[in-house]
Amino acid sequence: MWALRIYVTLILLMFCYGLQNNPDIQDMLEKFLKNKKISWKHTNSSLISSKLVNLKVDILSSYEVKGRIDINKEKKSVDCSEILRNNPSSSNKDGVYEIYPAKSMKTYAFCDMTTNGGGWTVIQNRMNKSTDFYRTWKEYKAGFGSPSQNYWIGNDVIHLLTKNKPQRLRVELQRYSFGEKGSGEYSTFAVGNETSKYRLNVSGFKGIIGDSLAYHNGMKFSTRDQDNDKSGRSCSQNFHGAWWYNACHESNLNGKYMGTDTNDRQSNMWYRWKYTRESFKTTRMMIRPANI
Ligand SMILES: [Ca+2]
Repeated sequence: MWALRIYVTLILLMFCYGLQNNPDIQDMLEKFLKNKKISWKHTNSSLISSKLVNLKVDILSSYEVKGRIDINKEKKSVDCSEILRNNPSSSNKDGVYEIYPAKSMKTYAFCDMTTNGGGWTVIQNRMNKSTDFYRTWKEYKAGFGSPSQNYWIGNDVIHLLTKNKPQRLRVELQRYSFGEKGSGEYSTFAVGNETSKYRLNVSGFKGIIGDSLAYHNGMKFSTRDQDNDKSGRSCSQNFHGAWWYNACHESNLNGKYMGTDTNDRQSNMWYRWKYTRESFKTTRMMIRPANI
């Protein structure tokens, strides 16, 4: 009986607040009334008004909580393409953003929000000599450097970002000579988990820089302290980098940053553009979902 009276009063209150047309509120109220039925039996007439006030506050604050969850969802974007989708005002705003490659994993990435519509998550960037790329398995697994400068986002992150949605890879290079720029894209790019040794799956190349990853397709990742290549020696140690070496390489973007266009197989080179071993002034690898 009390429950019925409170229910009727609540409906009246909802009319007062203009919420009567909201089926969500209606549904929520009905569920609430069902759940709370027993405790309501303890109320008496003198307590009804204060209970009602409390109830009203509860209902309104539930709405606030819902709003907050939606905002959090927006903030917790998996990658740069999701940031762009959730927040269109980030269009053309390149920079460092927070991403969540997995629910409990927060990291920072440089997002290219400009090139061909933007939404690119940069996984490798080199622009000067200040960061050493001759590092261990553990360091390549976790990532290193600074997203706004030289960095490797980390093999675990690359795996997480490429394991569910098919991804496209874009490689951008800049030569020392005249600052000449070139790029190429792969329609498929994925990296396996650590158990697979971050095995590379790449195909569908288009662009002017030539396909210097085809030779590395299907290969495991190797670092100076973990030799998973097909050479009798360590490609990583011989060529001063960390890569999906075969026996050994046609590209070595994590090789030595020379500071000049020095021709050397230890350099951060990409053979099939000019068929040289020249070191590049800048290199960038970035990914985004293939369906964009
Ligand atoms: Ca070897």
